[in-house]
Amino acid sequence: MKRLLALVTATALLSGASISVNAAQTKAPAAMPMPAFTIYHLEGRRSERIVWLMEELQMPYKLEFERGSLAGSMAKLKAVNPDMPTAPTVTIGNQVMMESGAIIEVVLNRYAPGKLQPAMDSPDYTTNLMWMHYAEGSLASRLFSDYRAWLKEAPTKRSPLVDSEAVVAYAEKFLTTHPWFGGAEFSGADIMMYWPLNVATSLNIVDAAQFPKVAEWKTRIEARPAYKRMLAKARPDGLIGALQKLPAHAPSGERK
Ligand SMILES: N[C@@H](CCC(=O)N[C@@H](CS)C(=O)NCC(=O)O)C(=O)O
Repeated sequence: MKRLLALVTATALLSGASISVNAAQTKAPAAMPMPAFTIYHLEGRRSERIVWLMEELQMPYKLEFERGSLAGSMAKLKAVNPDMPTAPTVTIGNQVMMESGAIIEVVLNRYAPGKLQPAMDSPDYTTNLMWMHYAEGSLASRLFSDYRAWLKEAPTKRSPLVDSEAVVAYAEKFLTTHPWFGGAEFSGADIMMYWPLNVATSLNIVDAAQFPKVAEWKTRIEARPAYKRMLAKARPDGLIGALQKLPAHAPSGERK
């Protein structure tokens, strides 16, 4: 393959033809055919992201969970992913895969190129990818670190380090100048960001009143037909096994 590429490049150079790398990058490659795709799901948990993604794309998928039973759904999930049973777990053909952000990237890059992510030469490409990873890497990790600590002992002040409020404030700031975490358009990054931002306010880890842009973005998300279809299929009885809401969080703005 490498030799073939070198030969093509050399022939093009000798013949005076120019190869435009940018042109090749901006044109979305052809979609690969989608093999059977099954989502192993826990109601109200991160696996909603993948159901929602497939609803946005209007692509076929099979949804596996036991309605009304997190334990029953977990047993199904463990049967396919015994070593690391986290939701979402998916099967793509005969391959088992986990990590919601990575699953979204595989689905979009292989089976839906050009959809729900900015073109590679767009300025939104970099920020979109950053939020795709920020959702779990910086946001969810700090939210759950504060949540677990404050469940045990109510805080008196915030950490001077980047904490749960700082990570939500950074998202709020971005939304003051952009309609979506995808930038100009709704994208996979919005799908990644919704779950932890919803956790942040609904579990009282941060004060929702401090983040009006996040609240307004959530309202627009919840009005999307694909989001509503996801709720109907993936959370047919509403939220089950909800995590305990914090009675108190650290006073806002202590970091500054
Ligand atoms: N970073 C992973 C996190 C997956 C994860 O922890 N999922 C939770 C549900 S929201 C889970 O499976 N928890 C079960 C457990 O930890 O035992 C992702 O984004 O897919």
